[in-house]
Amino acid sequence: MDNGHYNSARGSLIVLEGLDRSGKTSQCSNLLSYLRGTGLSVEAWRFPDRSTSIGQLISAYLANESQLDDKAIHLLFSANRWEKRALMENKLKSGITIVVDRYSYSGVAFSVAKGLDMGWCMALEMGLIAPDLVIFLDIPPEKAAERGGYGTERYEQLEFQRKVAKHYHTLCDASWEVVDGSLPMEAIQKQLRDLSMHCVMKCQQGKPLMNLWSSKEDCPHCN
Ligand code: DGP
Repeated sequence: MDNGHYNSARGSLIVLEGLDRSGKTSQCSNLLSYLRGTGLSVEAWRFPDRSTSIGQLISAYLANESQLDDKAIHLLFSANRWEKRALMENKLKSGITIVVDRYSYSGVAFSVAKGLDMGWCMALEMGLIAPDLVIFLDIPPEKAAERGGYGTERYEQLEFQRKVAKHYHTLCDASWEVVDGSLPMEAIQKQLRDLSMHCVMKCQQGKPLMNLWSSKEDCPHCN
């Protein structure tokens, strides 16, 4: 990637991660409104992006309407992120901040919970755009399971989510911001707003765009 050829007023890539029912989706939309209110150009994205033809295959799989080999569905999830990469880069370079509900970390945590190799999963994500901020909404799987609507899609099962939580914690490094997802909504909102504004400022001051796990050294789980 042409690191260095960035717009000095580029947008930020802000990613929210967490278990199913961790509250990410509500927090993303609240953060979007807040950031817009400050006058920034912001968009909300989510992965999987079910609007594309790859996304529709994923959606059918998640609704248990189709069966696919674990590696095949993982490749589709990854392809769904790759098909949006160029657009993402263009938007960021044109000054638009993107708040994303799930990204490559979901890919790795969920697929490794199914038994796939972590290095294999991470390698497929190498070269996507690296987030400027990863916020992990940390919530005990048991608490998430108590929340409304849980259990309608393929992965929304407590035992499985416990494994996903474990793999999120393996992936979580010092660059992540861990926010307690059990706190009251307003307390979470405040933390997300502060973290995001700090990130936006750093990007506006010229922090370069980077690629995710751009070398094997960055990707400790790649063989
Ligand atoms: P959501 O639309 O946020 O409810 O996410 C759909 C589900 O797909 C959710 O259980 C997390 C899971 N998921 C997201 N990305 C990936 C991925 O790359 N691989 C796998 N196996 N699952 C994923």
